[in-house]
Amino acid sequence: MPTIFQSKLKFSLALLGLVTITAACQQNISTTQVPREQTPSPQTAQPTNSNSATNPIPSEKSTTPVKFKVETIATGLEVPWDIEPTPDGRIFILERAGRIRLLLNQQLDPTPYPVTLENFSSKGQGGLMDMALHPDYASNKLIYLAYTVETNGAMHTRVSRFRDTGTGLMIDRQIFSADPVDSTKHFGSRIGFGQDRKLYITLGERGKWDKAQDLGTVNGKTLRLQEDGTIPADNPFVGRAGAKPEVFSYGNRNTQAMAFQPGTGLIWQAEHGPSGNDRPGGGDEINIIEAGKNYGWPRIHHSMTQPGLESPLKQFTPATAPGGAAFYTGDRFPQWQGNLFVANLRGQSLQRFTINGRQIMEVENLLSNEYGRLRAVAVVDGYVYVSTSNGDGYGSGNRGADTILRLSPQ
Ligand SMILES: [Ca+2]
Repeated sequence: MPTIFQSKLKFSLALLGLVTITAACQQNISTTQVPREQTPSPQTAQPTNSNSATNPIPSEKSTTPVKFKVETIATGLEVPWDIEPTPDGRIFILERAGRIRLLLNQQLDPTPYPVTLENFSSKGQGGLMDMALHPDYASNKLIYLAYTVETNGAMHTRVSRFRDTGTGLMIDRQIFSADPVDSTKHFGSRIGFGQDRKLYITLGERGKWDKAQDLGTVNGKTLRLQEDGTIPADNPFVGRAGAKPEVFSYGNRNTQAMAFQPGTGLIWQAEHGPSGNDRPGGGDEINIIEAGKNYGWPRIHHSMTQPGLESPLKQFTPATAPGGAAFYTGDRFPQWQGNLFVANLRGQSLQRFTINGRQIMEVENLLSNEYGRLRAVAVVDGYVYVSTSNGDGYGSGNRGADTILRLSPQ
């Protein structure tokens, strides 16, 4: 495994660094959300916990920005939600409309990679969302897809397992299906295998706020499953009356970005804060997700704290709208080793976070307002791949407006 980037704290520069970071973020995010000052006061002011947004962000002296070039690798795509490399050098691109595309030697295959998604629907914010390779994909060729389906007019997330034949995906079995809800938004639907070889699934609260706090539903949660869809015996709510045993964390509004930290195995997520309709706008969060913890929604949001609830490591107001995340590993950008990248939709930027242990040290905004809305980010062979999301309902809505970009050293 790659070594994790180690930053040294320089406390004398901490305050200056914080001011610099705040100013940089505000310059590079063009939105009109409710400013931070207008967010409600915490219901209770208590000592903060380990996952707190209220600690000042220590920073080291600013390093020289890394020079890179941006190449457009593929065009004509329809809202690409995921970029997934395989060990044999292919890259799968998932289009929200329900197509899997294949990128080989930087060439996009014009013919979609065959797959059948039963009862598939891409209404509202739904569609084909995410792909995860089984940890033993190289030998068993198993691939997991998260997508939305419609049952009796109600939408829900499904995760199914497929076998990659080399010429298409063949259904193996259904792994998970959420309860249908009369809503077409907040599906979450990022999936991935943790260092513990368990499958993690993010699910939004479907716009029904209180579901996020209800352990009897899967909405507004992170779930943890065995590779075959059964429940791990050591899940935090196994055996608790009225609780769904697949729940791993709760109080998550709508998480569309998840990445597993190399080395530590920690689960980092970025989730969408309130839209302005359901609470003051902004408050997009970065959290480390751990067993049984309550990440607050809708009881707390933005920088609010309350005993027993986790406040975010960092929150962004105005909204950045995080769409995807990945940790950097590889040889092409040694300065970025171990950094966390988050692609932002509304924020129209690729954020690079330097991390020390569980702390975010520095934030740099890349690609700001150059390519529009950004959704998926992946690190492949040391390059950073990013997808745009300009053709979605919050952008132009033009089908085929989206591209895959690749950052490489200059
Ligand atoms: Ca939260």
